[in-house]
Amino acid sequence: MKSAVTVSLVPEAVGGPFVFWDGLEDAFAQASSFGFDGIEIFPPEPSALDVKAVGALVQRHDLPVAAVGTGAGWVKHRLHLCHPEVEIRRMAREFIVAVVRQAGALGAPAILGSMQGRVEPGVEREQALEWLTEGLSDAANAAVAAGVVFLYEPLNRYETNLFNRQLDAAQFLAERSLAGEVRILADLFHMNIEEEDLSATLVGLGASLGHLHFADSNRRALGYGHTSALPIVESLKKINYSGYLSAEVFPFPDSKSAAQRTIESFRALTA
Ligand code: LER
Ligand code: MN
Repeated sequence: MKSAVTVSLVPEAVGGPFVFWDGLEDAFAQASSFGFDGIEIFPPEPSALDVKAVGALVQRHDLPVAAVGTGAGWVKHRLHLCHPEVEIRRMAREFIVAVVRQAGALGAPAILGSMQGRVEPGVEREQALEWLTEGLSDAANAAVAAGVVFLYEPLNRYETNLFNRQLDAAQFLAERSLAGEVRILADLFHMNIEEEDLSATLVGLGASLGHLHFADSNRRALGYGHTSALPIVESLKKINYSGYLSAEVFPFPDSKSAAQRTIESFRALTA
């Protein structure tokens, strides 16, 4: 298992669960000095991820990109895959595919979180699931072409009504023949709200688990809340999970302390 830490390049996301906020140079330098294995980037749009410039930082710090979020498509541009307007759905799919290509060029998977959207009033659930499938298929095709996977993240009930639970989402991917190229991103914060048993759920995911957001019950760094992390890590070992535990957490009480607490928890739990 590998550790990762998040950086947001999106001023509109201020107050959100990202550890670093002061640009890529700063985030790479800090992540590397804390000893993280990777960095997860939240860009404002695909073009903000300059593959040459980010690639140079990866080389300089010997720190790979763990994943790239697409959430700014929603937070900044108000696009989502299940929007009733066809043009907005088309722009949402384009935004996601463009992030998949940029991330893929850096050897990293892109994430579908907030941009999945929700079943809006007046839209049938089955119709929204069709639109979600189209978006996932486009992203999966672009990911396969780039030699990476795509990550689908179930969110808690206050953020989506599509899929809130991990195993429901995994079953949906299997039913739509998307399992394999699309893996599940399990966020411990969302799971803490929605799942009965976090450890059993992770065991149930098995090989469909592609990435993990490593957050405590209150979305602070692991160690600042009441999640029992040891059985979770035991479950990850049981399924031979070798991906990232990425700190998508609030910079509480500040970025450095959140990073420090995360890496200490990661080391203690995975030792
Ligand atoms: C994205 O990874 C996520 O977890 C959502 O809650 C948006 O912040
Ligand atoms: Mn998350």
